[in-house]
Amino acid sequence: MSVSKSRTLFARAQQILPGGVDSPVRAFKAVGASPIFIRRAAGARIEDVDGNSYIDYVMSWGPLIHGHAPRGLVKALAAAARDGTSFGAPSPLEVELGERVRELMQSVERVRFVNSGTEATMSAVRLARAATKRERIVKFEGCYHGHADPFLVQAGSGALTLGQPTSPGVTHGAAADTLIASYNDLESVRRLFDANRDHIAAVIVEPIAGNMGVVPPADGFLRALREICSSERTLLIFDEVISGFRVAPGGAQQLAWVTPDLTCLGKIIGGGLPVGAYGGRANLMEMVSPAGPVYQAGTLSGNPLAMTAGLWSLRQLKPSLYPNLAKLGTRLAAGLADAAREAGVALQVNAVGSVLTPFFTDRPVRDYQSATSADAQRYGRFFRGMLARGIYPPPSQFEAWFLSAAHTVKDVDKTIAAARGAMRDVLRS
Ligand code: HOZ
Repeated sequence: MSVSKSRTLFARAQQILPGGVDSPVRAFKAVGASPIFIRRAAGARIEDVDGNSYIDYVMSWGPLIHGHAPRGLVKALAAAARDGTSFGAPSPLEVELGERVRELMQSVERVRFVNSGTEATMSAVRLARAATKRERIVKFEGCYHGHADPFLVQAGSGALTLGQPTSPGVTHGAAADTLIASYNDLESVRRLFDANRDHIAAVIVEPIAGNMGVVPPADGFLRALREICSSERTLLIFDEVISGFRVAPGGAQQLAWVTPDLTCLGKIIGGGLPVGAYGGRANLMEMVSPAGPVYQAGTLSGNPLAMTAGLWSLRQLKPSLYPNLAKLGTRLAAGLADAAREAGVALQVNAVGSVLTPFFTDRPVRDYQSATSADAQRYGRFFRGMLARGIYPPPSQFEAWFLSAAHTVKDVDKTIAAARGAMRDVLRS
């Protein structure tokens, strides 16, 4: 398989884009490879500029629950574009998408659309600080809430992958207001409240962690966070950028039966176009400008193309989608585990419905410490073996694999067959 055109493009890209990419994990640095450049995608497959085709498990990092370029979406977008690509004024599409979000996620009584998950989380925290008149926030080690300063402290995703969980450039002031707890460890949360009574504006959490690899919440963890926050008059913010509409139509909060005060959304809500959103209780959201004094704005917020893609994507979330995706997820998780066992490779697969992560470790993965005990070198060898066999997994041990409605049992079985070979590669140093 030749990747010469990708190599040439990467060399050129490095002369204009820092590291040759616009988002760090894409550079394949953590897996000891050179990135492939994508020419087109359809369904569950992507094709690189050299003409190689891959079964895709990155799926744009989560938005594409219906697969790449579904025909209905492309048609809807073309029609919307003919009517204008940006108005800088309200359009009916924002109202429709907002109402659809509220139908699916009842805790979101009011919603504000933004352009990315990062904007959603930073705006939600500003609102929480304004509402509580407190400044500190609690986040969890290994959780990632986008790249705004207060969150780049012990962060997951690219920050973790590239060994910089706390970024230079984040001021001491920004970092000092971010208190770090351990995921699935309620005692660590209680200790922070004991030491910072009446100072904590919000606890922000990925209700299913997806940015240190997939780490599900332990039984009762989210409910206990809800209770602590209620009794401390602190707001509970669920970052459902990954889990929203992904693990259930109403997200992880629907599965856990826990109602957060605020929810941050992204990815599926934009159907592959840049959309983020934050929303929650009406009395809180009514503090957002122009209804209230908490300022937040955006030239392209509520963009008609992005809203069209989001509406199309949310309308396709049929009840049968979730059991079907979960079946594929279970099959893939079991197949990867079997392939590892046959090869004598230690592997733990964490899966929730259509998201999963195979961790190269023999310890159960339930928090940042156990996630980072996984052998990233082994993952790198496995990744390269998969890529060479026509499968495109996330280029990092600490990211989630995403399935979509376009993946078939045949695709999954082909992936498992490739994994048998790639697991053998893992043992070759
Ligand atoms: N931080 C994203 C994954 N959790 C990666 C974004 C990208 O590279 O597109």
